[in-house]
Amino acid sequence: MEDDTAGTARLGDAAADVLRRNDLGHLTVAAPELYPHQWSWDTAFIAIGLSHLSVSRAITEMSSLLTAQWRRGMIPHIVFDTAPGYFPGPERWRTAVASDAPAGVQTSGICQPPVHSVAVARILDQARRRGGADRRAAEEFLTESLDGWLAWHRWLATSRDPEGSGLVEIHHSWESGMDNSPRWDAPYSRVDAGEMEPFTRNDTTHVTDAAERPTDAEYRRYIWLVDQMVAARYDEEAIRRTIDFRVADVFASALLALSSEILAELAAGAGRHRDARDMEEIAARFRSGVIAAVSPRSGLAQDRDLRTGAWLPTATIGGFAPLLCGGDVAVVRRQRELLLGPEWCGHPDLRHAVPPSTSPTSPEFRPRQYWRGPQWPVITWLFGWAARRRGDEALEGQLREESLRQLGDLRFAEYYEPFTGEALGSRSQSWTAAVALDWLA
Ligand code: 9WN
Repeated sequence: MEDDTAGTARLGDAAADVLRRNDLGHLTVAAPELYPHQWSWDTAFIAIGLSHLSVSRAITEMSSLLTAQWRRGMIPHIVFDTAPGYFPGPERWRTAVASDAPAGVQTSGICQPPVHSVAVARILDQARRRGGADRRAAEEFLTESLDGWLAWHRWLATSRDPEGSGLVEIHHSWESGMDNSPRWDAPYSRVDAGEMEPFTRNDTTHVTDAAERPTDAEYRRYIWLVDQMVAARYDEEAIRRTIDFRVADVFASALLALSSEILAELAAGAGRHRDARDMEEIAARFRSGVIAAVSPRSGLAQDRDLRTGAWLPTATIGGFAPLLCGGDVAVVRRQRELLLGPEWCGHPDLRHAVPPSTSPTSPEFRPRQYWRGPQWPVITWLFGWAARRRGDEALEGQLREESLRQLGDLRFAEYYEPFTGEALGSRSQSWTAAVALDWLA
C-alpha cells in the first residue's frame, strides 16, 4: 500500500464500497457470487467493519444472525437468503427434521467458531466513543441480545463438551471455518463416503481456478457428513454415536475461551454478575483445555481425533490457539517467537509477513489451495486483535502494517498466495473488507 494519506483513504473507501455492495439491507452476504448468504463467523467480522461506517447497521447485522439461533442455543453457520446457486442449500440441510431449528428462517445445521462477543464489544466501544443515539442503541442492543449470546456459549460448553474436557467437539470441518486444512486430513481419511444422493458443486465455477478450492473427494465427505447429521435428526447425542467425524478443535476452543472472557465483561457491565461468573468459568475451562493440548516438542497446540484418541500434530495456523486465549506465559512467549520465525511469518520467501494457514516448511503446505497454505486476512486480523488485547502492541503493529500492505491491492480477496501475493478465491469478500476498515480505524 502507498504509505500516505491518499493510499489509506483509497483503501478505506474501497473497503466501505465492498460492504455496501454486499449489503442486502438486513444482512451482508459473505461474498457476492461464491457465498450469497449470511455466515456466522463472517457476520461478526463484518459487523466490526460496519461499526466504523454505521453503528446501527452493525447492530442490524448481528441481530439478524440472532433471529436464526436454534432453540437450544446453537448459532447456525449459514443463514440462507433467497439467492439460488450455493450448494449445499436448505434442501440438502433439511433442518426441518431437527426438533430445535428456528421457524421462519432457513439455516444450515452446524455451527462455526464463536467470535460474536468480540464484535458486540467492538460495536459497544465504537458507539460509546461516538456517544448520543449510537451509544443508546448499542447499550440497548447489548441488553436485548445478551441472553442469546449467553445461550450460545452455554450450548457450546455443554453440548460440544459434555465431559468437561475444555475442548470443543466438531462434527464437520466446516464447523472449524478452516474446511480443508490439513488439520483434518487424518480424521477425514477415516470418513468413507458410501452410496449417497448425487449432487453438483457450484463453488468451483466462481473461482479462477478450481484447484484453489477443496477437491471433489473432499466434497463427497463433506456432504456425506451432512447426510449423516440429517439421518440423526440433528440430535447431538445421536450425532456423537453415529457420525464419522468427531474432532476436538483447539482453535475453536481458544475462541470460546477468549469470547467467554469478553462476554463475562459485557455481562458484568450490564449488572448480570451470575452470568458473568458462568462465562468466566467457561473461559477458564477452555483456556486450560487449549494449554493442555500444546505439544512440548513443537510448541503448537494440537487438535484431537475423538474417534481414535490420537492427537493431530500437523503444523497449521490452528496450532497458535494459545496466542488467542493466553493461559500460560511461557507457552505464549514461545509461540510468539515461533510465529515470527522462519517457519511462519519470517519465512524468507513470503511476500507479506503475515501468517500462512499452513507452515511453508510443512509437507502438507500448498500455496494456492484454500486453507492448505494461503494467507487469510481475517486470520491475520484475529491474531493482531488478540495481541493488542494482551498488551502486545509490537506484534499487533507488525501484523497490521504487513496486512495493510497486502490489502493495498484493493481486491479484498478471500485468501492470498503467500509467495507471490496473488489474490485467490473470491474477490470482494466482505470480511476481508471489514478487517481492512478496522485496521485503518
Ligand atoms: C463453507 C464464508 C465461509 C467461511 C469459511 C470458509 C468458507 C464455506 C464454503 O466460506 O466456507 O462454510 O462453502 O467453502 O472456509 O471459513 O466462513 O466466507
